[in-house]
Amino acid sequence: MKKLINIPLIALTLLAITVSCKNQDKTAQEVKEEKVKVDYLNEPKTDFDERMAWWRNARFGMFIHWGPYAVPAGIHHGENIKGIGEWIMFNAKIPIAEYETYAKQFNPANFNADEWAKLMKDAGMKYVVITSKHHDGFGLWDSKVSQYDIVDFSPYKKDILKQLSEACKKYGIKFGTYHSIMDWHHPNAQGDTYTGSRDITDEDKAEFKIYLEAYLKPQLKELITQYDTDIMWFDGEWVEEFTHDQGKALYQYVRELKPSIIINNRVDKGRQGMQGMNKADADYAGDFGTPEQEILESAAASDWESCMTMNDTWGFKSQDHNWKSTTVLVHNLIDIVAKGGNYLLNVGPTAEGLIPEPSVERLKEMGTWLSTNGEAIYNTERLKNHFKQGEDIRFTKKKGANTIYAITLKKPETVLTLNGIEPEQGSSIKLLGSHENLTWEYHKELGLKIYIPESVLSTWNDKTLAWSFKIIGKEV
Ligand code: FHN
Repeated sequence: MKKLINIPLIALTLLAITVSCKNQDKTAQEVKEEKVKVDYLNEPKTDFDERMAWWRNARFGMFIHWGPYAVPAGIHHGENIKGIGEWIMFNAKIPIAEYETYAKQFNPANFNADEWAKLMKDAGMKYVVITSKHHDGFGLWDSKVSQYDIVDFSPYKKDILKQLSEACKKYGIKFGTYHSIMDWHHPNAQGDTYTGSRDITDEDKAEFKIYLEAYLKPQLKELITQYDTDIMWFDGEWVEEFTHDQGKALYQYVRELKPSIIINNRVDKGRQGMQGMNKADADYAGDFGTPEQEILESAAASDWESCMTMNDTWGFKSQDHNWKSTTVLVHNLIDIVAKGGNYLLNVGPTAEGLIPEPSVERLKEMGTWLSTNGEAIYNTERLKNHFKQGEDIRFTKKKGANTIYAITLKKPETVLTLNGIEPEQGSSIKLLGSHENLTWEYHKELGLKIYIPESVLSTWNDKTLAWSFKIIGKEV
């Protein structure tokens, strides 16, 4: 009887010969690279902090929800369809064939990428996240993986993402895409039979895996390699077919395509609903949490970005005129930044390719405020102990400097008293936008008192959104 020990030995020898022959076809570098597969799910904190640095400093970005849903704009068969505009296919139970007629009418002839990028710049926004594909499955770029896109399926026939990514580069705006894992058009994904959370079969899971590997991932590769995408913002991850293991693999896949890319937590299954932060009890993937239409109560230990609409819908609805005031929008930004987060503020362009005028007006007013107060927002971090005093004062701190900003959301009294901040002796305290050195005194027990002269106080008017006081000192 053959010595059993020899068989494994022979097998190992044959394997070693096979491997070495195979490797002879590859260069030494290729063999070396193949061996060094980076595990992006266990990234060293120093590498993570370096990769996130620009995003943390940016603080403020534009969200864009745009697609065929802008054609009906909330009205289907003459009926005003309740709910957010980009869900009209689901809310009005529109079959794929009928919804495709909207895609065939989607012809944004007035779209001007340069104007959009300049508006982001003028608004003080540092990055953009635009829907490459929302749940309806329609692509805003020329995909080779699908004909259901703006070039092959609509009368517009031009690549929107190409135009916008190039315009963003010109204005120094980082470019990101929102990509839905859920898909109401692809036959192997949810299709138009999706009815919300439901029981799924092993066949559903097998088909979804085909969609994930043969469609979703190749489309992501197109987006990341063709448009040099800096942010991948996933959504629709809640579908039952999509698993935690697939989420981790998707994160690894995207990082391998572009190691410096930043990916939100909706790439995986860890998000706790609209509160947006990952459950702590497992190794969920994603670089930042995504509170939606809400702001965290207080600071978080991890990175987060609050995404919000300017009215009540993400995708354009002709009947939605419920616009937030610029004061609310700026106060949201201040509150979020004081808690260490980013603000992703949405616009829903029309089917003609125009950003609604009320959005443009608010964005320009936000930009004017930021042109004076931006140093209290950008490149800042939250204070260690307290981000606010009462309801009308927020604090931020310049990264790596002993500069603290006290931001008042209402007109302050003649004497502004601040707790927990000790100015450096002999330093000056100024109101951003004013050259006047303000008189102040500090007592350990009584705190910091800043005396604001009437000549300054009288400049507060109904267009004043908030004031930032610059203090050289430390948190105590
Ligand atoms: O279903 C989407 C919705 O259409 C929109 O895109 C928001 C914005 O992040 N996310 C999902 C709802 O939570």
